[in-house]
Amino acid sequence: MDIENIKKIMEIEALVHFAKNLNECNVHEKYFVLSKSLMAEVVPRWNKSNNKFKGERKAYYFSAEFLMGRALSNNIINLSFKSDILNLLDELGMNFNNIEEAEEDAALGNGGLGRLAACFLDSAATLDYPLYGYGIRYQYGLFKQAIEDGFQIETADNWLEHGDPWSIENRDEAVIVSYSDQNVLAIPFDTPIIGYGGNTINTLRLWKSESLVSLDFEKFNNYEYDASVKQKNDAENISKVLYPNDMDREGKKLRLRQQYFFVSASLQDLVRKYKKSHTTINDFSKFHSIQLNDTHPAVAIPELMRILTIQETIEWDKAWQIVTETFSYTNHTILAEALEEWPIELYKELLPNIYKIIEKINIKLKEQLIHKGISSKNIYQYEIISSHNNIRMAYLSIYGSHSVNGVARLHTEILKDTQLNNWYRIYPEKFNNKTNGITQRRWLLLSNPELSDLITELLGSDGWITDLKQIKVLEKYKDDEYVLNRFLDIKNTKKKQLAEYIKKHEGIEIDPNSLFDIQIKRFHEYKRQFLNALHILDLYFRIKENPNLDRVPQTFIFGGKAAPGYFRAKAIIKFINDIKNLIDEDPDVRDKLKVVFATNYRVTYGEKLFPAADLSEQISTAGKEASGTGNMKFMLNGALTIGTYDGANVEIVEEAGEENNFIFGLRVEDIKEIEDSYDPIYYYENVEGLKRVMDTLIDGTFNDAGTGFYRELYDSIIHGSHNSKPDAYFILKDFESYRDAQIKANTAYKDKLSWAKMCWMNLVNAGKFSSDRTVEDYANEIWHIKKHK
Ligand code: 26V
Repeated sequence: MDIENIKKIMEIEALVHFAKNLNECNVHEKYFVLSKSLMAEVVPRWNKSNNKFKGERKAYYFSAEFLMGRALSNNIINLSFKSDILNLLDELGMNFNNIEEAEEDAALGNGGLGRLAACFLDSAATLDYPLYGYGIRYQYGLFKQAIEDGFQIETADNWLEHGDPWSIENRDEAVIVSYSDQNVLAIPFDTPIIGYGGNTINTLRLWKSESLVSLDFEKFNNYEYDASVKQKNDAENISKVLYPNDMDREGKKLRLRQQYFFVSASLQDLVRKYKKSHTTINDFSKFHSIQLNDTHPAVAIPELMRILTIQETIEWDKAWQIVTETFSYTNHTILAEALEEWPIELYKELLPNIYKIIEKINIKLKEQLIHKGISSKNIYQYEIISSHNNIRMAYLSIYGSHSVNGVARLHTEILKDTQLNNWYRIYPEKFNNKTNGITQRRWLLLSNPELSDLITELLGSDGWITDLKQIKVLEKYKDDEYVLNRFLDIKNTKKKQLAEYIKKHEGIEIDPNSLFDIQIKRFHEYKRQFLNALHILDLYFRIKENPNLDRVPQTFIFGGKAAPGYFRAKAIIKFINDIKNLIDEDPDVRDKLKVVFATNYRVTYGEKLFPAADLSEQISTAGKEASGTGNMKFMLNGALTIGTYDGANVEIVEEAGEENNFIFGLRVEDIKEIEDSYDPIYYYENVEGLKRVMDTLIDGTFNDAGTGFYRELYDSIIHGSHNSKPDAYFILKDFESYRDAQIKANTAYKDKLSWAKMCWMNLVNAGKFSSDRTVEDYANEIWHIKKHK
């Protein structure tokens, strides 16, 4: 890397972009200029990397979400430019931290599913695999969260306000996407995905929608100003905003437009490029493997059928063979309300040609089912078009793919045994598991350089950065007091850093010597933040009763967003904030107990939170959390899990040892057994302290400002509601065993060295949970692509 050149480019960029000298730039401009100068280094390598994969089979990750977070630090680390850049900025009198903090997160995802896509891109580039991301360049990412009087307030996430130095707009490669009522232009924006070491640089291609015509001059000249820009606005609206995972996403026509928009643009892009170097489209599937990230891009299946049969005039059966060889599908949830279905009317209206193809696919499916010996009275179970006239996107995805995978062992078993059992019985060979992973570059090297240095020092090499399994060797230090104390020192440093950040951003003071107990994830009933909150309130009452209760002070940190229309999740956020205030105002308790709500939790906040955690809260109702990936980020940073046997928690404790974590509660088998006869009232009345905390929702202890939030939350547990049974997530049933696990954790924390040993056992056994391992498995078992150094 040519540091003088970087400096020169920064000066030029400042001049031509902002008409300023470098030292006159504000911090956003400095961020922009530094990033652009790095792009000047990246682009030649990027082109070279693209060339080395020419003519080879490649894989494509189709995803409505890529939750990338910040790019600057990550790219500097992956390019190994860190020390050079720090020196340069020093010389220029600039502060790297301030520049780093000026970058907005690219929050183009809701949570786990979108962040997984980002980790996979990082891993594939690092491993020198040709994997390309395709998605939507939302103008607004996931909403920003503020908390006012304990309530969540949403505002727009205008992440592009200060420009996006990391993407290149490529208008030469624009394509047209057609709907029944409009044709729009899809403009690709390409972002380099820099593998660690900078050897391979792949591409994330995100499409922006534009109008084919900018303004209707006839209308404009007739003084019809609104109408004159309507077409332009209608087109631009398609990539305007990311939808939050909401309860009432039904019938969202714009969401369907989005799905078809990026899928059609991406497939057109691939077919066009392929035809430039091949005379026939017949071998398309030999060169392309497309992973569908959940069912959001499933319309790719009929869209590729459309291109092959109508545009390329291939006969149906041959086209279907190409399609099924090309696609594979990942399922990320078994929650019934999250399984996508689209009313046929919407498809007919917006995408009539695609609808006709889906109808034909359904007819062919039925023929094949008969052929497989399925009796005609059972065929309805499989139909892609349900008896309610909905298109079942999961069924379309399974039928149109050669591979269907779950995201953790337990999740895949549930898919095979229950959720998708009918499909598993007829296509057992399609089903497989790919347990999720996370990239250790972002979630350890970048976010926890202190712990990274210790690992490198003890290993005598930094090989773990691209081969995480190596850290298993460090298990030999599990009883080494010197090493364990070094670990504890680092943990303490990260806790102090977090405490400073929280002071600055939340205005709250927390004690780094207290036990940091953290639950950060989207708010949802099945994730059971409410169980955590009830337990804190119970602790509050127990300390009031018994001021000498023998406990280490504990700081409970929550972070996460509730979908704007998900009122029960919003009620839980309000409840947590009310508990926080109750404790803060009580001098008898506030030194022993502290609650923090980390506002606007996002990737960047996570980078500060995971390294500082002592306890990782993974307390979902068994069978509901497909995998979880935050659990892995905590483990890698040496936090202990308090959790249920759910998702990847099962595999985490299998690796780290159940004795080194705090597992509690019902298991999937237990729930199956009790669910039909479950009566939460019994626990409400008989578990000590439970009624006391539940009743705070209705006895005036707290005030929900007339929203009715608390009464509704209470009723959902005690009485159930129109669409759910009482306590559908078994919170009251699991309360007591959760409290026992919490007591064990708090007691264990008193013995610092034995605690550190448990943390160490988690850390050194986290090797399996690198997304490098996951991507390696996808590459070998599904995509069949080759590395190219
Ligand atoms: C959830 C909901 C809940 C409210 C109703 C609407 C709705 C729509 C979608 C979703 C979840 C979408 C799928 C998802 O994000 N799954 C997550 O994927 C992660 C990566 O595989 C995995 O670690 C998480 O366990 C899983 O929840």
